[in-house]
Amino acid sequence: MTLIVKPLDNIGVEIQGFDITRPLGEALQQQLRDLWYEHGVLVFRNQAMSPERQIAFSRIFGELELHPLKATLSDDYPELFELENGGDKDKANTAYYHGETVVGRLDWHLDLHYTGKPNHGAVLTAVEVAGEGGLTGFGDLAKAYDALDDDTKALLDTLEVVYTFNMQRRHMRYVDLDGYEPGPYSPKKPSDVRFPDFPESVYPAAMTHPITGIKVLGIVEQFLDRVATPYKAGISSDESIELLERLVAHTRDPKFHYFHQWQPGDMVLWDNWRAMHCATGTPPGVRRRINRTTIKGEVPLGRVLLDE
Ligand SMILES: O=C(O)CCC(=O)C(=O)O
Ligand SMILES: [Fe+2]
Repeated sequence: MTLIVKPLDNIGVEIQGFDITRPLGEALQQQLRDLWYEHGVLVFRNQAMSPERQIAFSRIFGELELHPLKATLSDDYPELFELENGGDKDKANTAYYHGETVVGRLDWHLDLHYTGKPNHGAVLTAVEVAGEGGLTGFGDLAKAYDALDDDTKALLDTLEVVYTFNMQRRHMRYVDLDGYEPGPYSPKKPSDVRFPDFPESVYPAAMTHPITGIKVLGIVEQFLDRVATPYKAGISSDESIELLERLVAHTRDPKFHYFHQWQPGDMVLWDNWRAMHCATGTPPGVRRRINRTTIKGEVPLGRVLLDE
């Protein structure tokens, strides 16, 4: 197979000439891993997907992880789970944004950020494509880091940031709450959706990618709570809050973003140690189904903040 690599907007590449039904030899596997590390997001179109093929493809990039929080799709494929809009889970996932009703919108995030050990990556494949909405956004935190001025980079090297798991979006400090209203069935506490409570986790404000060694901005709006002990870095609490506001605004700059509009046969892989992602959500009643596999985070990027 000869792969053709086409840049996407701002982060990632589309890989053409790939066929998931053909044998994936060792040289091709290494090429795919290298492309993943180099570009952060890989998009494949027109693939004849099946659960077995998705699982085999995902294993090229590392051991798979069962998401600790989500029910699996079936006993046959415990590595796979289905994200569904337009079904039973809509009630809990419905909220209002400036008067508009939206199902399954997710702010910019890293998966499992709140555990101290984000998974290394994930693969999503289209099962049923939404007629309207349902985009997945990716944002390059390596590019966002590079674009900072030298003084900010130097300051970030001295700082750690704390992430706090909150079930309620309105309790998150750095997401955009303007015009937001939770839905009547939005869960109020982790146990409402059978999640455990998570202790806080802490990360370097400028992370180093464990494999590529590139610097990655460790500031992502969802669950972001505060700078840990700002006085140690010689800044006041007020300054630390203004810094996080400025950095979150920086990560929201569209020049770092690619939004994937799903088509049947699409497969998308991303590096969760470099790319934040979000979901735009769908209007009520719109069907959307995505199969997901998760590549384990064999190295912790942060740590749990207990008894420190
Ligand atoms: O539904 C999507 O587009 C993305 C959902 C998501 O955040 C994830 O699968 O980690
Ligand atoms: Fe996610």
